[in-house]
Amino acid sequence: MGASVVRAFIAVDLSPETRKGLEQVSAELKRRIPGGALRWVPVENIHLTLKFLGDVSVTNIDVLNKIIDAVAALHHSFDISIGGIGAYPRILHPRVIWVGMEAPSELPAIQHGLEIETARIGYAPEERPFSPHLTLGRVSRNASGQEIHQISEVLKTYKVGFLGVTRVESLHLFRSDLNPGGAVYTRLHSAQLS
Ligand code: 2AM
Repeated sequence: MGASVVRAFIAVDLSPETRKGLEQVSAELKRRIPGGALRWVPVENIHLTLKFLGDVSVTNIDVLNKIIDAVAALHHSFDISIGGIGAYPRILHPRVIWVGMEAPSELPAIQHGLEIETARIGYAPEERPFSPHLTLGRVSRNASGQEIHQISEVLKTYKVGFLGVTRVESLHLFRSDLNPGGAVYTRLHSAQLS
């Protein structure tokens, strides 16, 4: 019997060049921040989230697919330039370690379109302003003050330059299964930008 609800999000995939760059940054950070204070995202799982939907009834997937198709059709493909490193909410109080990007206005326009259209069918709008990022790792809840301090110190000194370009040509709906071994993402739908 299949589940009637799936955890889902809308995201952009990354180019092999970008992934290779992220792999190097992730490996270097693991070297500089050993131990269990950070839960690392496997590089093959890293993506750019545009809209986190949370629990989606499977009966809503068709209409979500149509929304993604419609938003994609309104925008042309474009390049994003990946690079830089930071932490949320801030380097001195890191919870999420991310790699940043430079993107043209299409990216926030698409995110806004998805936000508006998914809100119309009942998905809670994002409260925080859109801040596109690629999550490399998350600080464990049980990290000690000393470990958090060490992470901050590494982030203050470790510089990450340009890592690669990703051409954004499509939007994807992903299902996320939170298994004991980590999150497993499955692509449910893709829509080409015009
Ligand atoms: P993050 O990388 O900033 O954590 C799948 O979980 C994706 O949805 C992740 O990329 C995650 O972004 C994003 N996301 C956004 N809001 C979320 C939330 N409230 N809970 C879990 N994931 C969320």
